[in-house]
Amino acid sequence: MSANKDEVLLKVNKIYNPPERVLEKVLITAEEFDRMYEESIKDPEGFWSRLAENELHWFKKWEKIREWEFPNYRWFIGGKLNITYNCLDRHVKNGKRNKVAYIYTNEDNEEIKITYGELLELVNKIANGLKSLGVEKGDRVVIYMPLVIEQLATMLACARIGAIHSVVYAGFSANALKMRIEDAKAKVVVTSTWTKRRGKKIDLKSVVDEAVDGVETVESIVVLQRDGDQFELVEREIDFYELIEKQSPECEPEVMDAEDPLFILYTSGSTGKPKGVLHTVAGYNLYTHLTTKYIFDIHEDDIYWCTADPGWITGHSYMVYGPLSVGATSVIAEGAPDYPDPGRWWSIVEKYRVNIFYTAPTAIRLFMKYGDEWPKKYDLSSLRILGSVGEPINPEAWLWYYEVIGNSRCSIVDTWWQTETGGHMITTVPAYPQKPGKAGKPFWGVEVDVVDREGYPEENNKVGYLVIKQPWPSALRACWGEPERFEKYWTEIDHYYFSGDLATKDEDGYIMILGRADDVINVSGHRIGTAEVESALVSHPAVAEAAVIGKPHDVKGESIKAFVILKEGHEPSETLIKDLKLHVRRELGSLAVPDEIEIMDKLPKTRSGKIMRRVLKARELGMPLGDISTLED
Ligand code: 6R9
Repeated sequence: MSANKDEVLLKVNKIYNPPERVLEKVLITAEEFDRMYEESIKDPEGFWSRLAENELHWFKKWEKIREWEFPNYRWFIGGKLNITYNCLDRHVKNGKRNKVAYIYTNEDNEEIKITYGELLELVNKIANGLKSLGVEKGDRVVIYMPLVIEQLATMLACARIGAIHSVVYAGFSANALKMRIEDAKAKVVVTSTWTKRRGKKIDLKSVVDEAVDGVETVESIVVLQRDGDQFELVEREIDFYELIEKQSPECEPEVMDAEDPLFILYTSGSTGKPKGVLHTVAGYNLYTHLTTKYIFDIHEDDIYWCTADPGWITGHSYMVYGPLSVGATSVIAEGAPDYPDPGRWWSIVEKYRVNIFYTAPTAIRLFMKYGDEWPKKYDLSSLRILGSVGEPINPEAWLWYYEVIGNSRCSIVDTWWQTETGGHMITTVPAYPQKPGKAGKPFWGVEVDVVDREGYPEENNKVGYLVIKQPWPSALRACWGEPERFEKYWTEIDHYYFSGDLATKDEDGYIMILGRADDVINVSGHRIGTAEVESALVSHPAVAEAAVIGKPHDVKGESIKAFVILKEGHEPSETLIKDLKLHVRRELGSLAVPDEIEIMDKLPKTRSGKIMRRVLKARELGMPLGDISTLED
């Protein structure tokens, strides 16, 4: 047993050089990447001008690259473009009309392929359909749909006409959806009747019914009915295909200003309700285009598969905008990763000869548990680049991914980034040496550091806060309706972007991410605010107070544990605990349901009345309690 452990230690402390077969064809060598990084920092004007000119189509060129009036910044000022022109029209015009954009598959092994030409027409029809419902530039459209081609096309249709989309993950509850619809004052909601997971149909339509009830800003609800459905549509509702059938397949792209909003995506913070992170057109388009191209090293005939969902930022940047902007062919798969059996994902890799595969550590750990025999049943030799995102990848999982999935002949790119950053911030490009568990180095234009609370750099290998020293093109521009929350990103550690993550930097400049420094829990790569779960719990009639912590979990990364104090007259019982879990599911969705709930008589608090979650966590993990001088008693 211990010999085995030593072996693993030796392996994880090794540096993995990129395999020859990767190096042979990389779009960018390590040297060239470094040279461009230097240039991006020394001469940002020249650097970004050249790339923006070479990589994107503009209706009108920008006048100035960047303006930074603390805390606000703008990029490509005066430039005009439309992201869907870059994602669709230009490929269709350049001989790629018949290239496949998406290959859709699901648990029943059904397959739908859509080419760039067909996707452009579908997007235009939806865009015209939305226009016919009165949607105009700047209006908000909420999308609550399963992972189907129509979902991605609806996002693009919004971008086509300048409407701001807000995609809500179809696992969120009616309350969570309602909050997002109300906060954005959405005019239209686009949804579908159901999704299928583990062979079971999950009803989405009734969630929407509940969410839109009484919300007056919503003028129309567009419903994608899936095979066999015959819903009786009531007031405000219209069938998706009935709406678009009669529309023209042509729709001029709206001429968008570089800084016009593209989308809002809600994400959890350490306090209060989720914040609506806003991204704008040009900087986001260019940055996601470049990172997709060079970090995934996508070549013309490659098949690329990102296993995320467009309900998260990874789906926005690396299933929709990035891959389409570079003209790639992507696989998308609706349903669970391990259903009907744990071989499902690997069978998809084999069937479509996937070359580039992008997933989360939680999935890797899940498959590690199922055992090597599942991936070994399939031919995975097409794989060349393996990506990881969403949470720190532990070296053991890294190694398994490298050896068992990659057969020691792929490069791993461990991409650190956030909803707020829009695109990859820290990683290695495929030509770079890789270190298990260490994400790597910053991408072009990104200056990172590991600092203390005052912003002074920490020594090598010492834990500190991960900051970014200046704005980059795809940085968030606002928190929807909450300027103070936006400002906080740049004021928490003076004039630096504060990521909320803890990290170390080694002597080669490789960054290792250790996890969140704030009260955000990362469950299976999804951000959940302790404050959200606590407020869901206290909205239950039996609960007086609640405190929530994250606990290490071998598959999910972290799991949620809640401590609650009951109101007078309520007794602890199994039934009550079950009911509390159900309540959180109803309030927030299944992702936020605590694995454990412990009933307490008292919670550790500071004298000023703040719950000390740190003390609860230390007690839970059997660790020293640390400084408890402010503890009430
Ligand atoms: C893209 C995405 C962001 C938080 C981030 C960090 C964690 C993401 C990571 C990673 C270590 C990586 N995170 N990628 N931690 N290594 N490669 O996940 O965005 O949902 O906003 O989450 O996820 O803690 O702060 P988002």
